[in-house]
Amino acid sequence: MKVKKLQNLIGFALMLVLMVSCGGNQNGSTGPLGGGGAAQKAYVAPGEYDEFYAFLSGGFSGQLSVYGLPSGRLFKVIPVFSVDAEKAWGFNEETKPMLETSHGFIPWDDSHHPELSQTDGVPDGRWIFINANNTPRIARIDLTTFETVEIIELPNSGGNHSSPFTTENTEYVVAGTRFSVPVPQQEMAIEAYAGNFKGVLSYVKIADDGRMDIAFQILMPGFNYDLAHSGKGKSDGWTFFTSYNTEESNTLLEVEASKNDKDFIAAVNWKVAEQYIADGNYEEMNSSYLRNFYDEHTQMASTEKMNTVKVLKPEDCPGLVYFLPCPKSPHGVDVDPTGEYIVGNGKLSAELTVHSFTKMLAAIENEDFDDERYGIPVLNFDATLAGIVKSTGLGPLHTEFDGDGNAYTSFFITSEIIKWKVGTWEVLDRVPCYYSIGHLMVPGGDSREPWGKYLLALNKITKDRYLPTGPEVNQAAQLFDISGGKMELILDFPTIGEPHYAQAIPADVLFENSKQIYLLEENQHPHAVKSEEEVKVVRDGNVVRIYLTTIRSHFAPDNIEGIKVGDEVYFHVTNLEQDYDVPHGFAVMGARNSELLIMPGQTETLLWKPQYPGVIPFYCTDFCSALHQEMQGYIRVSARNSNPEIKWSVGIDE
Ligand code: RUQ
Ligand code: CUA
Repeated sequence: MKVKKLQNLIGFALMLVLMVSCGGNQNGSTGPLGGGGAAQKAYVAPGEYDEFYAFLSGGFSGQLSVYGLPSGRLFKVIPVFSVDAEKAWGFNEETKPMLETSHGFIPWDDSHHPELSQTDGVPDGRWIFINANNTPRIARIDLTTFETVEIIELPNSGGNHSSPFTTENTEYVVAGTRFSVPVPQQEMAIEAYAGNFKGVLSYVKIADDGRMDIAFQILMPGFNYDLAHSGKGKSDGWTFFTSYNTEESNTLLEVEASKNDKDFIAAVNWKVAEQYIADGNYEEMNSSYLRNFYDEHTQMASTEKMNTVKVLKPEDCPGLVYFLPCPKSPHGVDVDPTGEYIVGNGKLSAELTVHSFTKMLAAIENEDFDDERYGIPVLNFDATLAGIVKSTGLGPLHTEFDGDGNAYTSFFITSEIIKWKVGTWEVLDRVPCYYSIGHLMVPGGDSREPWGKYLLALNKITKDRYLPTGPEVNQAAQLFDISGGKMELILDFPTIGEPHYAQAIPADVLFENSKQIYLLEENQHPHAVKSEEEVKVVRDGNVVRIYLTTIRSHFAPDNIEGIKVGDEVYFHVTNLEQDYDVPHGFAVMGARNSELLIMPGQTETLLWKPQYPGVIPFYCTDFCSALHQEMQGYIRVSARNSNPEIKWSVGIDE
């Protein structure tokens, strides 16, 4: 009866949507409330799937969130660089090593730019990479499990911002430092910056199985390396990094780093770099950094300490790096799908400067150099210029492309997106953003074959868009339909943290490969138990290991005795379920870390130190069945100096 009524209601709502959309608003959304036509374009009916997965960085949340497009529905928050009590990320014994660095355990970071792995310049759905800006690292997320499986630290970097942009076949992801620092690190007067601080560009090799390794670093002048993109097609083999503060100032950068009329895009030929490395023309530098890897079979993360990196110095490596002059303090650098055009977005100018790759090669060939900085040739500006987009927008930041020869550039200061034609540089359309757009994203928009169709604006300021929630308001994303030539706003949705960049991929690329359970027979966790017969409690000095299992709706064992104050108790919990979407949780009173959330076939471990004698309950936190509330147990804790017998049980012996 009730179900029927609900269906009728949905039907009625649908009719209303259709009626409104067929109504007068032919141009779709115009006003801040949007029109019916627009609503229909973002509408994904209950039970239907979205067309795209979108991955939005969390910025200062350190995480990565997964949304559906065009609905804007949130599917998952993937913990990456910040501890997450919901999923025990950084709290359970299995994942603690993932957040280890050479500075110690770091529970937070600022992650900006997700980047999908590519094959032939097209996102392939194997992995997504993301940078940590503050304590320089790159993470790799496996897109079968949507879990972080590897984090590598970047030595000699002062802030990993221009990262982790991939090469056309995911040979490398790059990592340029935002802040230059003394390399190797050493104490020095801050005012000795110019000439003494260096900026490293790291090339992280990606193996066929995804494992990351620093192949080499390039020791660049002490500028700030802001963003990057690799070449594609004809420009495959090159990476382009924007830089600012080519003045090499160490104070009041808003003034001091805005003096030069032009800064640079550094064009790095990584194939030439590979040759220098192969020929042994590099310096091996002592630099320690950690590599953390989560093994899906043992379900444990481990940390490996590395001690050296191979370093290339541009002044000793002709042909490795060239500087393309670019108007004042550029931010994003974006390469069009053909690989011919390199767009530099001078954030303090109104114009977009587009360089030609073909002209760049000719200028290099003709040695058409204007200058040299620290042994790096500065190419003649006019010799490499393809064209200028005279947009009249202010503060261009980032550019994405559709599959039809158009580009879309975000303008922070004038808070708008401008669509322009690649090759003719004419402005085709412009729309306002609410408010102050940073990055923008078209599905596949930085690849060789953009899927187009939608454009997502990632805005910095929300102001009056949503119901107020005190001084802190969420950042706002805005979705545009770009299939009709004009950009049409179809949806606003709030985001988590501060998304900078995002990526999207058609749902069917990932859908089939998404893992549903971990096979119990493949679980090689050293403390897994595969059945209730195997459960046990083992004391070794003051370390007690409790091997537990979960299945709807009980723990085995659920009565445990023989624990003492002062013990270090490890709960090794294996979820015996082999059905999709049946995790169990585990929480114990007084635990100073978090809950566990254990997927079917998985084992996770919680450390607990009982503080006083008593009987302490534990329970399942994830509503797993009608009798979820009955899923609980007790631990008897005896006094420190007592000698209790270890006992465990489940159920009553007849
Ligand atoms: S950066 S918009 Cu990392 Cu452009 Cu933020
Ligand atoms: Cu298991 Cu609730």
